[in-house]
Amino acid sequence: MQLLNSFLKHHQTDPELVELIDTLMIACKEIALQLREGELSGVLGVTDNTNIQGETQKKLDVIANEVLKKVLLLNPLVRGIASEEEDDPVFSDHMDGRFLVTFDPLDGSSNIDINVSVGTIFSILEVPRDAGENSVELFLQNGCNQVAAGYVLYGPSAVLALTTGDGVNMFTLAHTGDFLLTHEDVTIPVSTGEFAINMSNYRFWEAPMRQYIDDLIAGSDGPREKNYNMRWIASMVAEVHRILTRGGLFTYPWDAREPAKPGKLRLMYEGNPMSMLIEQAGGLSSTCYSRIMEVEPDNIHQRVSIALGSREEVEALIKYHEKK
Ligand code: AHM
Ligand code: MG
Repeated sequence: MQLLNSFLKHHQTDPELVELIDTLMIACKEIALQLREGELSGVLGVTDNTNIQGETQKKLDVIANEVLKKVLLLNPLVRGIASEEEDDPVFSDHMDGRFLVTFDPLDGSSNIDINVSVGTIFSILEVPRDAGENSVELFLQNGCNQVAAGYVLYGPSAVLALTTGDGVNMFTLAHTGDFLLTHEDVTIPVSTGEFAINMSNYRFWEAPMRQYIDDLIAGSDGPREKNYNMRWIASMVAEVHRILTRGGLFTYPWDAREPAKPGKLRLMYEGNPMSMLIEQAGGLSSTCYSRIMEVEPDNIHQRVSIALGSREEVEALIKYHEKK
């Protein structure tokens, strides 16, 4: 089986990008080890802090953030990082660093204490050519500018799903500490009979979303004339991994609980990297109204409504919203 590093080199990936991905994987391996120890190393439970989003930070949110930040900022290729767990971007001492990295250090962290899958999501951007001083504006680029994106799912095995803009490949972490190629050129089935949404928010959704889900639940008796199955892990990494593996639809739409926010999930740490993976694997990713990767960010912690997965199902969902 091929090592991550040799696979990337063999596919003529930019050597500096390969070096940055290797650095990211050093951090993810450390996070995987900490997670494996769980209760034994005293890393479970919450801290007294809340992040900028107003969410209580788990101890492992903070640990994973610190590991990624420390390792990345030492790499001279990295000009700065932005994280779901940091109020503001953090810059390195390397003013000529070529890359910016945004990440959700531990997505799905409400699952940590119950020993269910979580993951690290990352997105890599280049510093704009005309960049001046260090500022948050350097990061405010749309998702089409990503040069690479991926996640590491910490499940029964740790799996990296990666795109450098030339398809999606998966690598499994071996006991030797190497990521080995296990799925080449991942392709999402075009149609699906599986959807994922937090149904408890039903009464807060827009009418087209309610109608779409009603029609899925009506199954073969309804207008879709087909039975659907539902999953909700509350860990986006695990949901996207399922979709990359066997198809499906995942959505976390806008809802009326906090009407001023465009959604719960974040554009720069979740929406854009997952959209790049899904599109590179032949799926679709939308806000329900437009392509996520074309959303122009005006805030590093910007939220976004997300619907992604098997092409035909995302198209069907968009049609309900067009009628509106
Ligand atoms: P997090 O980044 O704080 O972990 O939040 C993101 C997670 C996603 O992984 C998941 O899809 C969603 O939040 C679950 O939310 P809910 O608990 O509202 O179902
Ligand atoms: Mg998250």
